[in-house]
Amino acid sequence: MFIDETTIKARAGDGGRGCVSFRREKYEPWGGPNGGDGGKGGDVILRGDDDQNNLIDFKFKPHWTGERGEHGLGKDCNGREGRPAVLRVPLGTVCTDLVTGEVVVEILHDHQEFVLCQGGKGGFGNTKFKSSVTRAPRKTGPGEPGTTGNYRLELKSIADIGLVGFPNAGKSSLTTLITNARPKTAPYPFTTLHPQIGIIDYVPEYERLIMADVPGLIAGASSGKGLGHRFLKHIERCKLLLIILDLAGTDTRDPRIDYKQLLKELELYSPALLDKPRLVVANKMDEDAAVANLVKFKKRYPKVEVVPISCLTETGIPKLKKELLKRVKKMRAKDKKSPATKA
Ligand SMILES: Nc1nc2c(ncn2[C@@H]2O[C@H](COP(=O)(O)OP(=O)(O)OP(=O)(O)O)[C@@H](O)[C@H]2O)c(=O)[nH]1
Ligand SMILES: [Mg+2]
Repeated sequence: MFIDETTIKARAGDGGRGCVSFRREKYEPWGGPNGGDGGKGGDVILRGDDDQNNLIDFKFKPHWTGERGEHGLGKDCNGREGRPAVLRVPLGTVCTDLVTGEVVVEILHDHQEFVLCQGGKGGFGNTKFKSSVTRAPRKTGPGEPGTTGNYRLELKSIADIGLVGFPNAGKSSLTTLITNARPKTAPYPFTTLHPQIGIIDYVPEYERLIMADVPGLIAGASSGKGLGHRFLKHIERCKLLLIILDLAGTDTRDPRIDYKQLLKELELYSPALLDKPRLVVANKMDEDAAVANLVKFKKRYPKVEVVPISCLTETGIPKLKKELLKRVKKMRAKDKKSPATKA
């Protein structure tokens, strides 16, 4: 099961109580106070983890609690700190406060940590209350309560390239061909039911790109048709959108109309998606109808750059891989120069 949205309840541990204790030893009848402080409560921490790709752990375990700090002890022993509750979340997780609706944090890097709920401070033991006037205090501090909150976790995958296309256009076939991911491919719509992330390795260059294959879009996805817009959040962070068209016109499709409808659906989800750089890939060029369809497409959209490929015969694949690397590297360099404009 693929879960990319869930809610959690988090509660940090309370601080331990301070202790009232006095030193009692042979020949030492009036030993002073020696009550230790309570330990701090355990925090609730979000930690980025490269090995996670899903929020399923939090769907089945929505309550996360930090351990209470240990109470103070005699002989000036302070209580132990409570163990934190560490939530290992996939990179790209956005955490939102359910009450205020504000984004609390976005976890984008491996091992990135964020304290979601702060554990309460431990209370002072009676040693801390001793003074020249009060030499045998019986006063202690209570531990402070840990903070609590209800949050929504949402996964927006981090990939360089996002694949967009109608069902059966060949998105998964391309992903299987050029990345290490192995999504199922079959001649029926909606074979892919949730996003698949794959890595494209460039051997002599020692470069790698991340590509996201998301379930197919159809006209009317904005009103919930097909799988709807549910998975488009996974391409929101992509640097480049790869629009893949079925040039063979399977099921009497027309690639010119497909292209227009895909852009429309992207715009209905978020107009910002149309501002992203995109590259159009004409797939299934091995089919007879494809050549004529490509000519018609180029006539309708003369300014759109198209890379013709065939996932079946692998024609055009090396050129496409090179083109992807060139474009993404250019965008990475641009992001480095002006990080403020980064998507
Ligand atoms: N002739 C031909 N068939 C292809 C080509 N690429 C993919 N196909 C076929 O098209 C069908 C659909 O391919 P998929 O890769 O599953 O398509 P998809 O876009 O991932 O489809 P969904 O996951 O349903 O959205 C499969 O039967 C593939 O074998 C191609 O270049 N030429
Ligand atoms: Mg697929």
